[in-house]
Amino acid sequence: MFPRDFAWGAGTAAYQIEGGWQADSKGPSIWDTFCHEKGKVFGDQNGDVACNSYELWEKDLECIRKLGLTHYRFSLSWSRLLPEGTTRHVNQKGVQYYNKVIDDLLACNVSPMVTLYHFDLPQALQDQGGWKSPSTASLFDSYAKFCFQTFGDRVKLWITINEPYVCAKLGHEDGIHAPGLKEPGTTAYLVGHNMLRAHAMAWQSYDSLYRSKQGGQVSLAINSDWVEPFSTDCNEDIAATERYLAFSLGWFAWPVFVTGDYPEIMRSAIDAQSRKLGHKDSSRLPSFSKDEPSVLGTADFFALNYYTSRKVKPGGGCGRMMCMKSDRDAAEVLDPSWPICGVSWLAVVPDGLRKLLKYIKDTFNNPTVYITENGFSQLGPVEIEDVQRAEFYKDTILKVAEAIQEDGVRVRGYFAWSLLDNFEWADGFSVRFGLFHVDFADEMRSRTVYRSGQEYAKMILKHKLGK
Ligand code: PNW
Repeated sequence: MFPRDFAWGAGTAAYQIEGGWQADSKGPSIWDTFCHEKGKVFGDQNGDVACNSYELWEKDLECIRKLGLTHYRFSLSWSRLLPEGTTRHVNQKGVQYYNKVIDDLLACNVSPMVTLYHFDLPQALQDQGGWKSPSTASLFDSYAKFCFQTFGDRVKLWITINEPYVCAKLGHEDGIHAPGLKEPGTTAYLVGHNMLRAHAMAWQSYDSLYRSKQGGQVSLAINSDWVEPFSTDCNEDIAATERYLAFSLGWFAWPVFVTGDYPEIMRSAIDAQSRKLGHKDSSRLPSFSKDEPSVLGTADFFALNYYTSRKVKPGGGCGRMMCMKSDRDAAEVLDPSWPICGVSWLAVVPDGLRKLLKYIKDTFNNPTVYITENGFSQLGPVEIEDVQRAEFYKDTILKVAEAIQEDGVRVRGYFAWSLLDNFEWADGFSVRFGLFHVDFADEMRSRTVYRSGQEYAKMILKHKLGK
């Protein structure tokens, strides 16, 4: 059903699992700062200890082996490796930690997929302007080169930046993620722009300095919902759906996979809104400089994070003058056929993944695709017998199989989110995405496999046996 070398994985991110926030001279990241401020995160919780994977990595490895994963996706903490964000000072303890993780994985026949940046900018760089500053892109490139140099003999799959959309929008426009900026209208576009530049620089560095020797692949992980018009026969809804996609998937995928620039729909919508509001500066959305190498073609595969599907109508002015939602003029509408049945934002729509994969094939010239995140968090009290989530994984993996076989999408891997219950950003520990339950009241942070984890393991085994 699946190609023999299909990657069966699960993912995590450094800040969500590691803890050890000050261990062995790790520098602080923006998430350390953000969580330590009152009122930012559910219950004022933080990732100071989280799953304590910094000390308990071997427990994670046991979980990985128990599931029979062929791949494990995790992220490096930039400020654990480079406490001040720059290569002037390298924390050897951090290097040792990740060397051990990588070596242990390979010894168990598990291939690492490594994310360089999963939301946790070194605080030292935030103090110099963070992602609003163009120079953060070059500092990211230096950090990336350091990682390719240090770990690239063994790591063959790299993700530069995870979900630039979430970082730009939730971190710099809505202020619900670190660094907590609420600057609607321009900052998110600027931040997204610098992240695209950062990604492209790192890809170019890999391509020219490391690819021939190391033979790996590099991409960025783009999150996208699947969207459909609320009324399929209403032209306004259809147009709003196109705008919605241009402002989410298109924002990052169009420059990298299609034209080297933002989708035309996005730029014209922003410019029109600027004119309407009498903005002097008509270019809130930055332009790519001719003096820098193009971002076009800077991905060796398509990395997709998919969670949910939405119905769309025009609208969505969110009360603030110049926010992205009003530029986009496309609102999510709840639809009884796609009810929210997980955490506040999550409607379970496995078929949306199949449709999105087909859309990616058709729009981005049939790239190879890794689904780098997909998962579901059940509402209500913890149940180790999480039947609903077990069903979710079954249904979803069936849809991935259909996408491969019936639609001819070149899907090469599937990574469940997440290996472990972990620190779910603004929701703290209240939202559980793990295949393993983690007891956060227990000092040992004991890990217990959920029913969904067991089912996932069975599916992996079955597919490995070619059944
Ligand atoms: C992704 N939203 O982020 C991240 O890559 C993961 O670290 C995270 O744990 C996972 O999805 C589950 O949330 C998102 O509010 C964070 O729509 C927030 C949203 C979506 C994705």
